[in-house]
Amino acid sequence: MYAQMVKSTGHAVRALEDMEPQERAFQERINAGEKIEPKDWMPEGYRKTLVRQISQHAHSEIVGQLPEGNWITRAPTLERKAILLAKVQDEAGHGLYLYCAAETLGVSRDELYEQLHSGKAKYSSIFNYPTLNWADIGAVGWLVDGAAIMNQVPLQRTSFGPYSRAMIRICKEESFHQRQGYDIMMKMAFGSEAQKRMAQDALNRFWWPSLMMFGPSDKDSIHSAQSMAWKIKLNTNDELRQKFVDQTVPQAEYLGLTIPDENVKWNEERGHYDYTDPDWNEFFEVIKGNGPCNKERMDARVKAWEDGAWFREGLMAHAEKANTAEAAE
Ligand code: BYC
Repeated sequence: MYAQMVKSTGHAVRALEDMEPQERAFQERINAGEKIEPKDWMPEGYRKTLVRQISQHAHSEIVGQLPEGNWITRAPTLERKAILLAKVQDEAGHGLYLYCAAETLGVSRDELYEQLHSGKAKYSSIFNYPTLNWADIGAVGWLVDGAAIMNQVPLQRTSFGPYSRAMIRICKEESFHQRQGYDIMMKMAFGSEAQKRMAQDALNRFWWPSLMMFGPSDKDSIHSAQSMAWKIKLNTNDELRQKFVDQTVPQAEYLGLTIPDENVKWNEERGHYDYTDPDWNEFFEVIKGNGPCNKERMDARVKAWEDGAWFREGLMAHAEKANTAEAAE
């Protein structure tokens, strides 16, 4: 019965009547819109799915600092530099809220980092593309943060309390990020011919990877049906991708830029823009580790972890000393 409420992605979801009483009661709480809290009983699959999705999201936030951090020292003005610095710091904060939310599910941060560094855990495909010039920083804010918000606003209503509360705060900051990106794009697109060319080139390169951020098409999404039944996800990948296209095309028109897809046009009947799907072979290659910057990103993360070892050891030694002193008293 419940499965009929979930848009089919080809992966079956168990009906309420087929569930054991405890699981059925859990599903009924979800169906009634109640939040699940860390100490509540939950099916192991629900816990694992949340750990996977929240940690993938946390990893994306901190790996996402790298392509933008690359431009802090080369921002064109002091004001742009201060804004970018604040944005990149926000991403670290988002990672922190999300790692904390994942930890409430009984997994340690060290385990999660280990999964990232060993390549077991994924992070968003988008961060495996390079930022080649300043216009790319505008495109990242406009398109990448724009896609992130589209995905994250519904997640404020996700069924797991700590995740939902983290998302409320993240979304507030994310909308500032998107606007700073669009502001850079306006400056470039309404600037000199050379600036306009840079803006168009950045759009050309970031358009397709931004569409990929929403995940594979619904028919290939292995987790959507169950995640939607559990209200871990509130929309399918294709629904959110379409919303993103509908929002972004008029923004590109305002900038006088062209979406690099000749099939983009308004479809009166559907009430949406038509568009071409990205190259899914490229997407699957990137998430397998074969994107343009996968190795560079992982090397940078692993180096940061190793360089920070002395600091973590110092903190542990200090905590031990404080504990010993307290015990002696
Ligand atoms: N990249 O069954 P599906 C940000 C994987 S942070 C890599 O549809 P699901 C930002 C997926 O994990 C943006 N992998 O999966 C930060 C699964 O593989 P596994 C991150 C992807 O989970 C800093 C397989 O493909 N946002 O915006 O139901 C600066 C099958 O997919 C991707 C979040 O993480 C991808 N794009 O749906 C600026 C939001 N897509 O795990 C910006 C929370 C799919 O079985 N996450 N895969 O090995 C979600 O909403 C969902 O996890 C997704 C995927 C929509 C991403």
